[in-house]
This record gives sequence, C-alpha cells and structure tokens, in this order.
Amino acid sequence: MKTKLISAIAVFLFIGFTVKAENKLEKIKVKGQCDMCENRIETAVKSLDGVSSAQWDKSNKSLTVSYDDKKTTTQKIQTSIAMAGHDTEMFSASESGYDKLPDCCQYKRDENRKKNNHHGTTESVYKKVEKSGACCENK
Ligand SMILES: [Cu+2]
Repeated sequence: MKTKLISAIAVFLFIGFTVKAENKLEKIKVKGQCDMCENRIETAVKSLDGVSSAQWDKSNKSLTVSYDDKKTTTQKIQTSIAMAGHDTEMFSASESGYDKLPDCCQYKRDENRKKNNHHGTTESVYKKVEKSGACCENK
C-alpha cells in the first residue's frame, strides 16, 4: 500500500517536471528606448496567459521571455508588444500606436521593418489577444 502511494507520488512529480520542461525560453528583438519602454514591453508580455517571465534589456534591445507554449505563442507575444507600440522581429506597431508613445520612447524605426502588423494574416491573433484583455491600455 505504501509503495503504491510512493509510486503514485513519483508519477505525479514526474508529470510535474515534464510539464515544467515544456516552458519555452526565447529571445526576441524588440525596439525601444528607455526604462518606460522596458516597463511597457514587459507589462504587455506578462499580461498574456502562459507567460512566466519577461525581461527586456535596454542595451541590446532584446526580450527574454519564458512561456508555456501550450498556452501562448511567439506570435501572440509579439502581437501584444506591437500593440503596445513597439516593433518586434515579426510585427511592427501601427503608425498611430507608435505616435502615441511619449517623446522619450520614440525609438528609431527600421526603414526595412516588417510592415505586417495586426492587419491581414495576423488579424485573428490580434482579436484573440484583445478579447483576452491582454492589451495593456485596457487596464
Ligand atoms: Cu521609453
């Protein structure tokens, strides 16, 4: 009886570890300028379901994010960032989103940046993110 209980616990622990192992660590280039940007970017990412940590580095403009890839995707993460006004590797912020940023946050935009944002093919992701209340501006 006791051995059965112990093996049951062992199985649960094992499952626990495998679930944890599915956490994905990713580095994404995100444009930004200052500490306010850092706050804005990290808040936008952390508000998504499944994200366990987000850290944006001002000096190399790189976001390190850890997330459960069953609950969210890099597309959703980058959509959320673009919606907050910051260009990512995958998506660009809308002109109006960028213009809304305070002066100190108006980072230099890449002329060759990807022009796809939350229009066209990424529209569905955008809507999903918006419905889940991920947009930092809704808070
Ligand atoms: Cu800023």
